[in-house]
Amino acid sequence: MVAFPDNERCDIAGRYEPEGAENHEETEAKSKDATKPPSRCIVWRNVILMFLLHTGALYAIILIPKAHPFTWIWSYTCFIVTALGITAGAHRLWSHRSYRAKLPLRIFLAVANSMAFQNDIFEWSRDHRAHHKYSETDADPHNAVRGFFFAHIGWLFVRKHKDVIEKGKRLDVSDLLADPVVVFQRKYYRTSVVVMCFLLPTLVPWYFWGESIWISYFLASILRYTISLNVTWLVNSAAHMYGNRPYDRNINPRENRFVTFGAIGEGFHNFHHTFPFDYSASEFGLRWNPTTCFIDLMCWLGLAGNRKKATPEMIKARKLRTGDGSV
Ligand code: ST9
Ligand code: ZN
Ligand code: ZN
Repeated sequence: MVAFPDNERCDIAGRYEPEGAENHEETEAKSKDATKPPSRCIVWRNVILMFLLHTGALYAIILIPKAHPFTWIWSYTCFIVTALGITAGAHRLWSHRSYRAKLPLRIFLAVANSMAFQNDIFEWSRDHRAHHKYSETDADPHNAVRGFFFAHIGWLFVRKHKDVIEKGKRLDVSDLLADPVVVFQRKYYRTSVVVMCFLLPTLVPWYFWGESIWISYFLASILRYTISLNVTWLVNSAAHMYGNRPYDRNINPRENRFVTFGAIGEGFHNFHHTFPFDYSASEFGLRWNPTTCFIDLMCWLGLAGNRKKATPEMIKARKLRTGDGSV
């Protein structure tokens, strides 16, 4: 459990302001001896926004029976596009470079990523590289050692631990900055989120089949967004705690079928932390892995290539050496 200190010197954005500190360096210096380091300040702005979002999502459930069936299909389609923007985009392409994508596919994935509204591709990938390199230490942004709640959502409610920032700066992110699609998406991130995460999902049902704006906003935007966030966060929380470890019993990430199902193929997390370069993020190729199906389809269409894969020999040897004996 994270012990939150009292927040009398933290502002709504979680900035810690010790008395007499004029700038960032002085704040850091003074906070070294303080009982309230900046990384423990609660970011009330995020707490309030997430509370409102989740309340809106609960309300949206009541609206489901009142919606046009096309609105259900549309909301689910938006969920899949959202998910691909994370799994095939920010995760397997930009964080891990597990395959190559041509410009049209990178543009599609960046647009889909803005629909996901999970921080821009650069920030997501930088944090995710830190998560792999410094897994389950203070330099891991959603360090699961700090408990289920912190790994799931709590990490967005406090300032980052100083190790995340200090050690994160040692990571090589030059490839991300060299990709004009990543740079463009970061530059216009706010606008792209307003359009892709909120306006487009809401306006399509209203314009094309006369759905009420209210219903389409709550279903295709709020509910779809909230579910996609929680499914993604389950990879950080549940898949770091529950499941078996056939590839490496010495690390916490686990194979979690429930997460795999929701996260369109991203729950083989023991495999993924053992072989992070594998484009399928799983030993089993297409099985339970819509993201792998999508990448394979893109390769077939000539829009992607250079898929990296752990060989069966490599996997077998690793299972024998460090696995927990399960399949
Ligand atoms: C969200 C992201 O939900 C979810 C990511 C989940 C990852 C899952 C991984 C699992 C893999 C598989 C995928 C499965 C997907 C399935 C999909 C199915 C649908 N290195 O951040 P700041 C520096 S987002 C190096 O402000 P604070 C940097 O210089 C939800 N440096 O830290 C930065 O400046 P700049 C929506 C780093 O002030 C400066 O520090 N978004 C690093 O402590 C300050 O950075 C939100 O709710 C690093 N790693 O604030 C927003 N990190 O800007 C949430 C930082 O120039 N975020 N630096 O880069 C925030 O409000 C804040 O970040 C904060 C921390 C309050 C959390
Ligand atoms: Zn990863
Ligand atoms: Zn992980």
